[in-house]
Amino acid sequence: MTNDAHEGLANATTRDDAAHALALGWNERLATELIEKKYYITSLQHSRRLGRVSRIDRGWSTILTSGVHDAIDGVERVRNIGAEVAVGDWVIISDDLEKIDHVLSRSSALTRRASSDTVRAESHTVAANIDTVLVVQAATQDPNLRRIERELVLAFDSGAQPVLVFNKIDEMDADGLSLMVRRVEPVLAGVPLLFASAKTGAGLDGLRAYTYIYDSAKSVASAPQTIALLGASGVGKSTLINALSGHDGQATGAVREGDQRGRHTTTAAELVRLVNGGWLIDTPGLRAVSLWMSNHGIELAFSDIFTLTESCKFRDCKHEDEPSCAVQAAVERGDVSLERLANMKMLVAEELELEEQKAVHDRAYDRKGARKKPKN
Ligand SMILES: Nc1nc2c(ncn2[C@@H]2O[C@H](COP(=O)(O)OP(=O)(O)OP(=O)(O)O)[C@@H](O)[C@H]2O)c(=O)[nH]1
Ligand SMILES: [Mg+2]
Ligand SMILES: [Zn+2]
Repeated sequence: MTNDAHEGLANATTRDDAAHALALGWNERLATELIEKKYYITSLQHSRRLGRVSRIDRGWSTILTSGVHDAIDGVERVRNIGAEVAVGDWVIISDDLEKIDHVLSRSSALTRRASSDTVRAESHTVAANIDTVLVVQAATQDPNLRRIERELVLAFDSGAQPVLVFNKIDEMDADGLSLMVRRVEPVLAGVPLLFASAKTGAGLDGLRAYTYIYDSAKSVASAPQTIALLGASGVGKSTLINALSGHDGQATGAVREGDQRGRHTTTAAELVRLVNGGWLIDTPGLRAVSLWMSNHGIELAFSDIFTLTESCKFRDCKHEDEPSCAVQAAVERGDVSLERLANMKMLVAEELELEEQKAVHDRAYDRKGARKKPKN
């Protein structure tokens, strides 16, 4: 064999490797981090040591590896002792394939407060490295605007792009649909609004558009995207994932007759592969939407009100009874509902309280002189 042929083979292996990693969502940012942090692993080791967390069960992570030989189907199950991982994370597995050595930094993370009923301020990351968050509602129920606002804040806080989706439109007529649009319009804050039916397949192409970036220069779909689905139990997140992936991998469960509420069928987040590239993350239905630290989520989800505040006379205007308050003027005109303003104030107060609790918690922790970060 000539030298050229040898080189050709070597390149083919790397190309395969790269292709599989890319299919998993590997990108330039991660590659740079790998080099900068000197997490050097050889191309062959790549096959088993570098991967993406697809599921977490009681201290064990399932990791899809970007295998040279096993292609995308390489799967490792390792312990996550000492590692704070979430579904969607990129990780490096230890040499002996027993545990996670490193978690690569996240481009985005859907994080909520873990225990809203206690004084402990702890967070729980539901999904990491996501590009889009589908905030799913069921069209069979009256839209709960206050809950949608909260879910949009959570979605915006992740750093990914939120999209509001009303599923189950097969249960709705055209009049109901246009009424729905009118009702949710005031809370959209620029977020795209989509309608779909996991049952009939209507509107699914609109959702598929978020599963990859279309490279118009080359007229090809490139860069598979990761999409997390968020919403109350029973809205049809898992059914949508099955419909989009064409595979009944996710368990689904009927809603209760009387109030249409779900039964919390999905109990753990899971990364699901789409045939044509792209990844979906199924998440357990949210009982309470408890916010974690803000990443400007409130500003973004209430951008209409935040834009108005710039025209208030006083910089520290509370938008209550101050003179020349642009927000109150908008409420009087009927451009902003009193309920929306009240909800925004409540969310701001909730985050302030959380920040205070967290500060107390962190100080107490510092006093103990512990070096390792608390598990949260
Ligand atoms: N009519 C209709 N029913 C749907 C649609 N999508 C889901 N369903 C039904 O809604 C119920 C709940 O669906 P799931 O997919 O389990 O809901 P989920 O959001 O995953 O719920 P959790 O896992 O509990 O958070 C099931 O009975 C589904 O068959 C739809 O588009 N139309
Ligand atoms: Mg589910
Ligand atoms: Zn004001």
